[in-house]
Amino acid sequence: MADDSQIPMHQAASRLGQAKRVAVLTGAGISAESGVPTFRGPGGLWENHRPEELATPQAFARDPELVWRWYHWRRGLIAQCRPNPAHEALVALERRGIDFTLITQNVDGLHRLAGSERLLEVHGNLWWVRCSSCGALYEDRASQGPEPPACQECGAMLRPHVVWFGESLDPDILESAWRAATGCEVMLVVGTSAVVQPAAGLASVAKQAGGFVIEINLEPTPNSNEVDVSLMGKAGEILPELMAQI
Ligand code: BV8
Ligand code: ZN
Repeated sequence: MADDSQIPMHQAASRLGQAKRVAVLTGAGISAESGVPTFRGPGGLWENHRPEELATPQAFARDPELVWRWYHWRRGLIAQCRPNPAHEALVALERRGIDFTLITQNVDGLHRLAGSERLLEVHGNLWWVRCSSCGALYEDRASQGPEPPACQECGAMLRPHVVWFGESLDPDILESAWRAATGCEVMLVVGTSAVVQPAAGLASVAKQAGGFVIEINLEPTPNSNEVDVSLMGKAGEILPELMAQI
């Protein structure tokens, strides 16, 4: 008989193994073991800056060089990082041939690098930039920064193709995420502090639509008292264990 602590894991593995429609919501915690600092944890990305200072259109309008320097610093950091076993476990889950949607709040591009295809990057992607004037979109790995590069079409300043605080998410992407949350039998919620809306609310959307919600985190979150199973621990250990058990 498994010791008590293993029961939730077995329960989660059994529900996940039977599910034909699975949605996953990830946050910065899934990239922590790849070396990408989280937002709100110790040593987090916000530590020496407040989100309002940098990840907002007002900050970019007020001081584009400061905002670009921060993103340039982050890109330099993330360029050294590789997907970890948690990202890889989600690729294996997707390849089980089920109806699968991975919704990520992360802008680090590591899910894509790991091979995830059914992917919704609801807050955008750091490796893409767009023109603040004509909207032209470019993949950009070359910019050496730190000053904002100019649009090849119209010469205006380019900005990171991410969703800033106070900016709306892409309505089509949000609609697809909402549809995945309402349609899934099981939702995994991995490595998010569930603070940022509307992304964090997708866990409740899944729960209220009858989905079985499994949270994987190092600590309780505002979602914890609503989920069906809470697995405490590192995503890079728990997700491979879950995949081994289904
Ligand atoms: C919008 C892209 C409509 C940029 C990001 C009250 C006041 C003011 C505003 C609001 C408010 N209430 C709601 C809002 C709106 C605001 C919001 O939610 N604010 C919060 C702070 C309260 N939301 C918005 O503005 C959104 N837009 O609502 O549009 C609108 C329109 C006009 C006016 C108003 C509203 C847009 C939000 C998008 C912001 N952009 N990122 C960039 O990255 O530079 S958000 C940013 O936070 C990242 O995307 C990140 O993914 C996201 C969430 O953080 P987490 O991923 O959860 O990361 P965090 O560090 O917080 O937590 C890590 C977790 O992992 C922890 O729980 C930790 O325990 C765990 N962990 C760590 N290691 C591991 C682990 N777990 C497992 N294993 C491990 N090894
Ligand atoms: Zn332009």
